Amino acid sequence: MNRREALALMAAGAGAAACGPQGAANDAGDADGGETGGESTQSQPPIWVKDPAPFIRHGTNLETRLEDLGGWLTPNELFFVRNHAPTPRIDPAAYRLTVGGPGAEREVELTLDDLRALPRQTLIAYIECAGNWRGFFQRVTGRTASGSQWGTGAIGCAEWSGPSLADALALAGVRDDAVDVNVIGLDDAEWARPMPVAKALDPATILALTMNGAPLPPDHGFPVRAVAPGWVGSSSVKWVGRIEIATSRVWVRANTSSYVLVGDEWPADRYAPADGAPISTGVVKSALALPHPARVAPGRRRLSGFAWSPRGPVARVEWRVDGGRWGAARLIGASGDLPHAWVRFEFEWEAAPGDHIVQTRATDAAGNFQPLEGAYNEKGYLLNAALPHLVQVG
Ligand SMILES: Nc1nc2c(c(=O)[nH]1)N[C@H]1C(S)=C(S)[C@@H](COP(=O)(O)O)O[C@H]1N2
Ligand SMILES: [Mo]
Repeated sequence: MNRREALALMAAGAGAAACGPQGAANDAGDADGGETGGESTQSQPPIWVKDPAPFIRHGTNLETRLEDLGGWLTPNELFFVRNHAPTPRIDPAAYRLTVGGPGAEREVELTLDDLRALPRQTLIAYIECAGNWRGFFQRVTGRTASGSQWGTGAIGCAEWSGPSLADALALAGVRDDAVDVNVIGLDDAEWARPMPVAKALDPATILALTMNGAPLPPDHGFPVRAVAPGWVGSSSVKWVGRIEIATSRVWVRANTSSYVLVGDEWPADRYAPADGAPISTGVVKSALALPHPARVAPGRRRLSGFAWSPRGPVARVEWRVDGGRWGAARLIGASGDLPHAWVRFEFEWEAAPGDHIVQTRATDAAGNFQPLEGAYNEKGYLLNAALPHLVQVG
């Protein structure tokens, strides 16, 4: 791709709005984002508790500005929020977690102190909404996907701690015929995401009580949220109130009508009762920590960003400008010991005046890498093509 082709690609997408993700597209019913109402208006109270000022707002969702992240982890107050219903306020003294169901030996009711008494796991993991980057579908695939038109900031990486889900399940006893573990939220949406027993018993799947060393903030699931590393954000259920161990597969909104791949490649009859292929694991990605569009002064510039993969650590990140040759970016603080975290990358660029398209692509330890072309699906999930990032130098 040469520079002219790259710019044509940009222009073909969003016309005058070619600098960023699609603007005003309406949130469609069931796709990720906005089903609790479109743009927040004066008459519509916000559904989050935190200060929305630092965020890009998409209806009821708050997107992180990656360029605001000075360090490696996402501070709690800058972590994106994706809620299907208003953030509930839960009294920690009255809180109970019920674990039971047909696949359990017994039903138990756990207090916060019961959960605190279990061995504490600490995990650095990113959480990314499956709809992150949805606003770029038009640009990258020529078709607009329905749902919140997220840019690149529906992701954050934090340190989480709390008992493993396995240890909490063990208190109820997991029977041999257990199939799925459904983790259910206390919000009005009763948001839930079942997972196979193997994922539930994975030591990296935890019930987080803290986020970056503080109790979970209300918007991020206080007092207890699941963290299911590598699985899309919708699986990391917030405000967990009940865990149901089932002896057959469980179908809920999050694996039938939402968070499923819909399109010609995924015939609904093959996936019934789901409308398409349910999404569990995410995809390898990288993004520049720059606004859309970015503006930089001419000269030698250091650009940086983040890269992540559900399948182990990121092995390398490459970058190129205007469809030129790929070069290697430096990975900062990369560690194979933290397979669930994102890494920072940076590189130096001689920025010449004018408009440029900067692209990055990550490759993970398993050899997965970002494609150059995006594949469309109606609800706009899992886009991971090397994004054309418009950088205006002048
Ligand atoms: N109970 C509950 N858990 C939930 C949700 C929700 O609406 N309710 N949203 C999910 C989705 S779609 C995402 S992407 C992540 C977002 O987590 P965050 O708001 O902490 O960034 O939470 C997930 N867990
Ligand atoms: Mo999500």
